[in-house]
This record gives sequence, structure tokens and C-alpha cells, in this order.
Amino acid sequence: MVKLEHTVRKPLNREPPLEKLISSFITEEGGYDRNHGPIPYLDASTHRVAIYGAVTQQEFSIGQLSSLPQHTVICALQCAGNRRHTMRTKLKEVNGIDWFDGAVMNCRWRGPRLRDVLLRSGMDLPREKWKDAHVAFACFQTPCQDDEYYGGSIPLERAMQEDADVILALEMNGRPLTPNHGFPVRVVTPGIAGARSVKWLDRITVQLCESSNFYQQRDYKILPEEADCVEKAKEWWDKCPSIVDMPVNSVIAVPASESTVKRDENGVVYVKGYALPSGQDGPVTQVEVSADGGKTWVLAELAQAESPEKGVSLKWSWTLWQAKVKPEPGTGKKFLSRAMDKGGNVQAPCPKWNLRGVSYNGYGESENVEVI
Ligand SMILES: Nc1nc2c(c(=O)[nH]1)N[C@H]1C(S)=C(S)[C@@H](COP(=O)(O)O)O[C@H]1N2
Ligand SMILES: [Mo]
Repeated sequence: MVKLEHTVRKPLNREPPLEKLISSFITEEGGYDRNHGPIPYLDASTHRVAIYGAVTQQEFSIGQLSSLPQHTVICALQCAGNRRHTMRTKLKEVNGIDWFDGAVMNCRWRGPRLRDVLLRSGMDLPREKWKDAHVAFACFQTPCQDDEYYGGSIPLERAMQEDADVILALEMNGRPLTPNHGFPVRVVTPGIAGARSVKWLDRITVQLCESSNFYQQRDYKILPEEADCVEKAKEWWDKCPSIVDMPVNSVIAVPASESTVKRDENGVVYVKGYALPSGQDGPVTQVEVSADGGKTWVLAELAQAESPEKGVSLKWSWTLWQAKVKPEPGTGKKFLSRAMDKGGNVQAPCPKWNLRGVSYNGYGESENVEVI
């Protein structure tokens, strides 16, 4: 029997305080946890990842995965529900965990490329089929809240694209994964919603349709505004695409909403936060901050000019930033942030409401700040 922690009814879901989260470029410890079921404690020496579907069926042990060429990726892993709290308070009530801005972490992941594993498994679907085919990931170790197992899929074309950097991560920040984050192996899908980065991975299938798992078909989709209750959502699930890429985003961590900040001797207040690029369009190239409700904007300084690791791009990673603004003293002040990425995607003031409150990427905002 696999040892389990937490339960289907009460899975572990938590996020760190924002100011702590942005205190380091690499999220070493205390990143967010998002689970739809219990956390299994697996034995790396007996664990296998089975490869099914349009391949020569086979299994990989952890030893075999670690003897393939290893690839390092620095990328943000973000829950599609990150910032749901802002959507529900600014727009309208939504269904889902009340995530603030901390359901994201920026880590160094290492393991074989999914592409290499598929090629070594004899994946020989002709190229023209790649764009309609999918790679499905599954973990059958525990049941989940809404399905018998956890699963998700991504387009096969993305998995096979060498510079899309999809890996089967064995390590996080230079150490084996922890049980919470998927030990002994998880998928890491840079730029794509965290839901597809399946933890405790035990099966990969190359197939001609998306994963049929609940979390691919009945969750993590941006439903239209008219789907405003669970009943109405039912007719939309099959018509709406599953989320793949996450949108460009930024949030303000400091000063926090409802806090008091003191200007320095030059009348300056430092505004800090993180920014995320959209899907494959990273890195973030610009962050602007406004201290007057969006009338004027100043450029923020981006912290990470160079990758901390040679040969590892910053394309998938978050960008920590800091801006100097000179607000008038007073109460009820509002600060805004907006990011742009290399692909030219710019954050809009506010996206449309959706029932599940996913992919919120309105301007970063801190409200009701007292400036003294
Ligand atoms: N097996 C399994 N994998 C999973 C999940 C899960 O519940 N079970 N949650 C997914 C979701 S929705 C997210 S956002 C990320 C969270 O990863 P973390 O807990 O390491 O932060 O894992 C994904 N992989
Ligand atoms: Mo998620």
C-alpha cells in the first residue's frame, strides 16, 4: 500500500505570502501546493512510467529516465486559478479555491525531455498528424475529487518541439522532487497551465484525442460569460477548448493592498512584484507601473538580466521587478502594473468574467494604500 497524506475530501492547497514569494528569483521552498486528491509517497526504486498508445508499449524506471540526456529548464509553474480572488472581487463570484496571487512558483527543473522518451518508445506518427494528436499524462496512484485518477494532455506537436522544453522532471532546484511536488517524476510543461504538469506520473499515452480526464474536459476551461451557473456550464464544456498557454500577467506584491507606505526623503515609493510571459512568447520585456489610476506610467526595472545558469533561457521564467513612483501623500491610493512580453502581448485592464475564475490577468493592482 502506498502511504498517502491528506484526503480526497481535504487535499492540500496553499500559497505563500506574496512578499515572501517575490523575495527570490528561484522559489526554493514554500511554493504553492495544488492537489485534487491525496499526496502519495512513492518508492522510486519500483516506480515505473508506462508508455502507451501510438508507440511501442514499454516502461521506464526512474533509473532509466535518469540515464537519458538530462535537460534543465527554469520556468514558472502556475495554477490557472491564480488570481481568482481578484476576478471574484472585481467582477463577480466564481467557483473555485480562493487563490490570491501566490499560486505560482519559479523553479529549476531537471530531467529527460518528453520528446526523447517518446522517440525512444518508437513514436512514429507521421508529422502531419502531430497537430491533432495529444500526449496524455496520468497518475493512477490515488483517486481525485472529481475523477478516479488525475490526468491531462497537451498537443503532441508541442511535446515534440525541442525548444518547447517539455520535460519529465526528476529534480526541482537541484534535489529530487519532494513528495508534495510529484516525487519521483512529474511532467513540466513550460508556459502551459500547471494542471498539465502531472505529478507522480505513471502513464503517458500518445493518442488522437485529448485526455478524457475530468480536469481536462470539465475544468480548466474559459467558459463564456453566459455560462454563469453549474447547470448552464454543462452545455459549454464540450464546446470550449481546454486551456493550454497561460496569458501575460503581472501582480503587485509591495505595497500590499490596505497597507501603509512611507515615502523616502525624495518622495519615492518602491513598488515590487512579479510578471509572467504569455505561453511561448517569453521572456517578459517590460513592466510599467502607475500611481495615478492609469493616467501616467513609469517603467519598472527588471531584476533578472541574465540567466543564473549558463545555456538555460529565461523565456519561461517569471520576472521580478521594481518601480520607483512618486505619489502624493494620502489615503485610498491605488497602484497598477502591466507587463509586456517578447511576443508583444500586453496585459489588458481586465479580462472577461468566467465561471471557474481561470486565467485572470487584469492589471496588477494594490488598493487602499496609505502613503505617508
Ligand atoms: N497527480 C496530480 N498532478 C497534478 C495535480 C493533482 O492534483 N494531481 N494538480 C495539478 C495542478 S491543477 C497544478 S496547478 C499543479 C500544482 O503543482 P504543485 O502542487 O507542485 O504546486 O500540479 C498539477 N498536477
Ligand atoms: Mo491548477
